[in-house]
Amino acid sequence: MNRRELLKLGGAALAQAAGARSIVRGQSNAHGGLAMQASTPESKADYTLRIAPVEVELDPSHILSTIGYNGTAPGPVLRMREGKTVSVDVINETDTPELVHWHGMLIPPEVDGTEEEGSPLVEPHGRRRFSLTPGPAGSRWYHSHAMAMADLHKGAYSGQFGFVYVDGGIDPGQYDQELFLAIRDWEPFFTANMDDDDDDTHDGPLLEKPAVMNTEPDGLEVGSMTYSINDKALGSGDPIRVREGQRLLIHFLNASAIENRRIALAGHRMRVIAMDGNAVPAPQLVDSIFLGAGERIDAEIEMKNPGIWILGSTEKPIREAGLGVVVEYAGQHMQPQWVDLPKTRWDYTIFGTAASNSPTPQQTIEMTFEKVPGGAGKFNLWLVNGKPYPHDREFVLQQGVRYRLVMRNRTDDAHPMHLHRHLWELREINGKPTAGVMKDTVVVPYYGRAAVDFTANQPGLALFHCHIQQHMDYGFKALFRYA
Ligand SMILES: [Cu+2]
Repeated sequence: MNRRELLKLGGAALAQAAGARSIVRGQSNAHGGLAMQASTPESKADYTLRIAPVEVELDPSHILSTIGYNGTAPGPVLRMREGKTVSVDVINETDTPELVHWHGMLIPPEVDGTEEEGSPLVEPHGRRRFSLTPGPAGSRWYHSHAMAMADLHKGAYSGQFGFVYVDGGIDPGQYDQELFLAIRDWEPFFTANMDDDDDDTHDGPLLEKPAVMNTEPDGLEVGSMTYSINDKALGSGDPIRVREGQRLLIHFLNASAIENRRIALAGHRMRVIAMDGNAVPAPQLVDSIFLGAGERIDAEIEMKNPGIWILGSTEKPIREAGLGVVVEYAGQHMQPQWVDLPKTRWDYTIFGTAASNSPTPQQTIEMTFEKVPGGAGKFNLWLVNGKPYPHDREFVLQQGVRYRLVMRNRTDDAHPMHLHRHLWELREINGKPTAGVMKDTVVVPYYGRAAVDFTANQPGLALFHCHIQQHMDYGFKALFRYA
């Protein structure tokens, strides 16, 4: 199978393909040159992403229409080699400008795919060639970074998302199957009754709860009642077929624009080996995983409990609305089983170490997050240090300096905070210290606090934002600049 054929395949088809690694490993030629070139029909890029309307068949009686990549949503799983420069043609067949962001990659702002950083737009019915050098190795993803505001058909609400796996040349282990599973919600709507899994983020104390609360009524948030893993609702499409004794490597991604989620495989525990694509210092067996919007987890699962099981949301209404996939052992015949789990708190620190191998931070950046209920008309307005985006020159980095970023969440939501083009080391969650967990997105618990360290080693503008699209669109972002 060549790449052109590969790109025609959906993520779901790839996810179901046993031993997908050997099929999808990139064959790209080394390709230097300018970051942006006019692409001509004569020269073919290593990868092509065509943005156009797609149909997503969640199940035979529920087919929705959205915008996606290369005819599917999710788009194809792209395999790239760490450090090997590739060209990517982005062809926009829609009527609105688009941006393709490479989440988790350490690449320059010109190709990062963010308007705030000055990345060029791909104009309606236009095309643009990008050249990027993938890295670091691990599970990254690509998605639209267009603003949506009150248009729930745009940006991250659409089907414009997919995995990009950056191969570091190190065999991660002997797996019988490697799967790429993206958690998604569809058909978003505005609602006054938002329900998500944020309570999982901690069980107190509420370190950042304000002494005086703003009691204005909340603005409308974005909700969904339609879910899938990749492009299929629970019970439709092929199950994940396994045999007793197999080892699975599953790359999970929460590709939702609106919600954090907890996921489990009934009858099995998962061994978390990487977060946001980066190996964790202390892999752990867990009953379930919690994924903020934008986060990834790589987990190993030993198939040693024959039966037919559900992998999906720990919340029954969410599972029944589609967020799951059936895992079927060979030779088993029964209804898919679910097993309820005791409610537990998600704790990043169990995957970390006590002491950091990195230099002590030289400077501290303090950030406070606040919500102004109904402050953006129908919606809430979000503030970083008392102001919505932009912040002029409030966050200016000195190249080479190591920073501690302290994020104080004085709101009643858990926010998945993402810094572009940099890697964070998680150092504290709600007063509990840790080290060694490298991430690009961190869920800051409601009324809670997180601290991360990073080195300013990626010159150029870098966008910092909440990965919930509505929060980002209504103020919850800031630009880091280099002096
Ligand atoms: Cu948020």
